[in-house]
Amino acid sequence: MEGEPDPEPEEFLELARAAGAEVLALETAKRRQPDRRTFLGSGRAEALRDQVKALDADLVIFDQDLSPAQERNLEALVQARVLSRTGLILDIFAQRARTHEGKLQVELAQLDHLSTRLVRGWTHLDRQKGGIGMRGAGETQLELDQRMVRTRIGQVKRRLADVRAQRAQSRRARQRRRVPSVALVGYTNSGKSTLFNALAEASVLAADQLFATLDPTLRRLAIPGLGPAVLADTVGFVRRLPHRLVEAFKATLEEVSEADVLLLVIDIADPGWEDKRAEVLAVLEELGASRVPRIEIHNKIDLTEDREPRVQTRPEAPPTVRVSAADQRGFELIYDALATELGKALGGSIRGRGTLPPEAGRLRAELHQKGWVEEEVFDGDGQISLELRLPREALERLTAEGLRFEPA
Ligand SMILES: Nc1nc2c(ncn2[C@@H]2O[C@H](COP(=O)(O)OP(=O)(O)OP(=O)(O)O)[C@@H](O)[C@H]2O)c(=O)[nH]1
Ligand SMILES: [Mg+2]
Repeated sequence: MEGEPDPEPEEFLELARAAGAEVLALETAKRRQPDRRTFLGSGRAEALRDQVKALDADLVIFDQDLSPAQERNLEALVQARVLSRTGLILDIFAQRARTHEGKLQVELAQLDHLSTRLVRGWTHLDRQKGGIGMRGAGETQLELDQRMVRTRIGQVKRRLADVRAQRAQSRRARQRRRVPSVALVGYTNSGKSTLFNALAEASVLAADQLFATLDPTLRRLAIPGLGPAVLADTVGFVRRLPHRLVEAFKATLEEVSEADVLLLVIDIADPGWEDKRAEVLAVLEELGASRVPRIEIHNKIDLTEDREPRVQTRPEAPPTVRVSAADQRGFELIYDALATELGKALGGSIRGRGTLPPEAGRLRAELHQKGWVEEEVFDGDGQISLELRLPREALERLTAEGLRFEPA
């Protein structure tokens, strides 16, 4: 593997492993200007060829983007497949896509990438070797010519448009019913899916792999004192995400810009967390989501010195909650912060069916007096059922005082 010295080679290695590569060697090279033909200077390129041969390597991955010509020339020289950073990330995405929409998005990004580098002269290489970068669309589409690729791009785009229209429709339905939505965002591996699982008690793949989640996954979440909400898990961000991927994954991230509140998950045990946080904020800006109110979740406190769950608030800054998703600690603090932020973001009232025990006469009187009761039914056993419409912020106190509430 070659490229400009990476400030974080560890992450590059993780990406390569996430794609399924077994890393035999890591090389760094410094060059003011990449060679037009082979990216590396000729001495360096020949050394690479010798090393590939000595290690019997199938694949060379660059932590850089190469031009189609550079890829081709290098492959011819080193007699192994050569993959750029974009190709690598596309491959990981192809392996991780789960939903129909996610797969279509990956295929589109692959076709788009492919369309710039057709006719690569693969014939000199064993197709079976180093399959990374050739999965999904890449595998079958390689032989196709430009025109067929363009036709396929058109088909995929139309299908994507259909899927997105469906999703927009269900989102609108949720909005009509005023179900608030919360999206988990954050750098890859920060613990979003672990938190998602634990919060929603849903089962979504949580694995110590980059991009374990590609597709947005939605779950119903019951927030004490607020009612139901929809929680979305999203694809993890990564430094230097190729721009065309950001474009291709806009739909995945629509849940983010449309959310009422964001939970920005940060791996606080990672010494580089501040840079990664800044990176995520920059992508949010690009997605038009920087104005969505957010709560910052400092996750993995079990790996830090100070293991106490805690909330920190500062004026003019989003609240910060220290938690451990793995140990399920600090969740009440997340719920509290969510109830507060969603209450602020949504204001307004909530409708639903309330139930009161016979002895809750004072509470019943208050509900009537405030004009929150739309309809009332007495059950045989003395229970009182009420159709209610009341301010969200009152709900928490009322449920604490004995009201059972099921939002409509
Ligand atoms: N020690 C510790 N590990 C955690 C915690 N939360 C998550 N992890 C681990 O961190 C790794 C990544 O977790 P995921 O939930 O898959 O991370 P993610 O943000 O969804 O990652 P992507 O989907 O790849 O963006 C897994 O090995 C988790 O077990 C935590 O609170 N403490
Ligand atoms: Mg995940």
